Amino acid sequence: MSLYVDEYPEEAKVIKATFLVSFVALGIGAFFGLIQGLHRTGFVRILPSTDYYTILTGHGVLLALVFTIFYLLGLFTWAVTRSLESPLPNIKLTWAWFGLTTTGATFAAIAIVAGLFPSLDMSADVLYTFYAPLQAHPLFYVGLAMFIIGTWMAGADWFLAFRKWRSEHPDERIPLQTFMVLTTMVMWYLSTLGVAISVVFFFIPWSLGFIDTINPLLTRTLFWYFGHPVVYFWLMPAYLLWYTVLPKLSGGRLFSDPLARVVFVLFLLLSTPVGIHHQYLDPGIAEGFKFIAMTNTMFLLLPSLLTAFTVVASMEHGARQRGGKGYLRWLGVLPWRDPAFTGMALAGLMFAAGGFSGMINAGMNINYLVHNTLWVPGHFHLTVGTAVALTMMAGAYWLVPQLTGRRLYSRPIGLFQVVTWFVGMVLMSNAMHRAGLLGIPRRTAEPQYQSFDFTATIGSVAELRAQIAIGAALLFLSVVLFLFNILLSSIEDPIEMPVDGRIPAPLSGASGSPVVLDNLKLWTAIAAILVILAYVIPLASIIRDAGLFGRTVAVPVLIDGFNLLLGVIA
Ligand code: HAS
Ligand code: CU1
Repeated sequence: MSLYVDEYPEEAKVIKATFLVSFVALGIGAFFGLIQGLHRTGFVRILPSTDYYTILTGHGVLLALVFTIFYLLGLFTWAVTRSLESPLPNIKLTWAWFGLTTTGATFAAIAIVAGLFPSLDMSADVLYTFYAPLQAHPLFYVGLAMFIIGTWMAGADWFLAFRKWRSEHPDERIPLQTFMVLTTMVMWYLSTLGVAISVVFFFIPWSLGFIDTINPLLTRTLFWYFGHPVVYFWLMPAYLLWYTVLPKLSGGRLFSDPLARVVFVLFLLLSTPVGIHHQYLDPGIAEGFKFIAMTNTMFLLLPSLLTAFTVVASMEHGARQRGGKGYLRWLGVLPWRDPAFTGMALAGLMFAAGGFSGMINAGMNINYLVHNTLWVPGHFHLTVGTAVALTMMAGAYWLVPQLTGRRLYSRPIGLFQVVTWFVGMVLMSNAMHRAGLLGIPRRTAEPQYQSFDFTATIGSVAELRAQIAIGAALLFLSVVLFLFNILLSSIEDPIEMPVDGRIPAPLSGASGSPVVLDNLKLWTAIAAILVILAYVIPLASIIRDAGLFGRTVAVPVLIDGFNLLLGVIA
């Protein structure tokens, strides 16, 4: 047995670099989260409320896009090389995508943070959904475009590695981790088309002044065409870890490899034709298409429900290997002192709740109650903010030693860190869900209105605000502990085998399962057809109604923009 860094030293360097970018973004993004959590609850306001959108944009972009996707880039590189048992075919390409994604992310971050310095005449306080007519500096959109192209190149890198492997192993089943990476990347190629078109053909020319007007509904729809699949682009790295690493950490083996393949195929097929479930309240899209999006979304619950079954069954198998008994008593013998295990298990537990609030979002009629309220941030702090983020941090405790050849600085601090995240998120997201039900809006610096008070039927609004602020503080503390632990781990003395990186074979392997599961071309074709069915007519009618470039001029977010808007209306 040898360590990943000894076997693939070049790839280990790239992965360490992607993790470094990911964790820097995590630190800054979490700090922004603390500022805004304290601001909107009214406890501490260190910045004027006019800067709230700058901080919120930074928080969303740095955490939801940079932290998660750079982690994915590293994790997928690790997964492809170790499961194909071969280095990447062209390490220059690997460094090229790392360079492009990092430069793109840096450009976007500069454009956002510049908004805090009025003298710079640059801002991007458009939130991470960059809805028109909010307009950012061109550097923001150019950075986004570079970042996306970089991820496409990363996908190409992994596909090339697979092609080489395939030529040497013509009759073998695709190794599971590579299968997961490839299906996720096909989904990514299909879905990023939407955002790429909207950034390259509309936002960049518009922000540069080449075109004067934009069609907000068209760019919103193209955004959500990508915006729903991106949530699975965040989730699939977590699933990769839950399916292939969590069973091992539990002391057992994956319950079923074919079932895992079915799950990833379902995500490829169903992730994209559902984006309109973010637009139930958008006028200009016919109800029938919203209904189709809802139906597809309900089907899309299936792969996560299958995951809940398979992953928990694998954990139970692990527990029984360790001597666990009874219907539920086996839970007690799981390795709860291991931060990698506990972090992932708690992340899964929270995802069960997050999936539940997702089901509520997805219902067209109930969505009207929660849309644009704090409920929605409550939902996504359980999903991307915990299922994904906590799994990634927990995974780092197991992966980083394999990349550096150094042991983790402190397991007790790691354990305390993952538990702090869990407790902080229980407080914050529960209060956010409840606040949303009272109608308290999201994306609002000062959610108080004159002559109107939100009233809670259970508890009080003050108590909800306190829970959100305490939760935000605990989450920030947790990130600081995580970064501190990883940083100190990197200066430990190298040792021979800081962690056992082997992954045992699944209980039920791929051989014998239908070969069609591995037919990526077939699944890609069906996914494309479903996208065409769901999107061609809505997009055509949006363009017919308001034209390709629309009639809407840019609205700057600052107060003079408000006056401008009043002028336009007058
Ligand atoms: Fe969502 C809004 C519907 C999943 C992220 N979602 C958002 C936004 C984000 C987001 C960021 O239909 C806000 C966007 C914005 O800024 O406006 N979401 C769903 C549905 C699912 C779902 C149906 N969302 C996610 C995931 C995300 C994410 C995953 C990120 C990673 N969401 C919506 C809708 C909206 C929305 C509407 C629009 C709301 C609006 O009005 O704006 C489903 O995929 C959820 C399925 C999940 C389950 C749970 C299965 C349970 C498992 C746990 C296993 C347990 C383990 C551990 C492993 C059915 C797999 C066991 C432990 C032991 C100790 C035993
Ligand atoms: Cu969605």
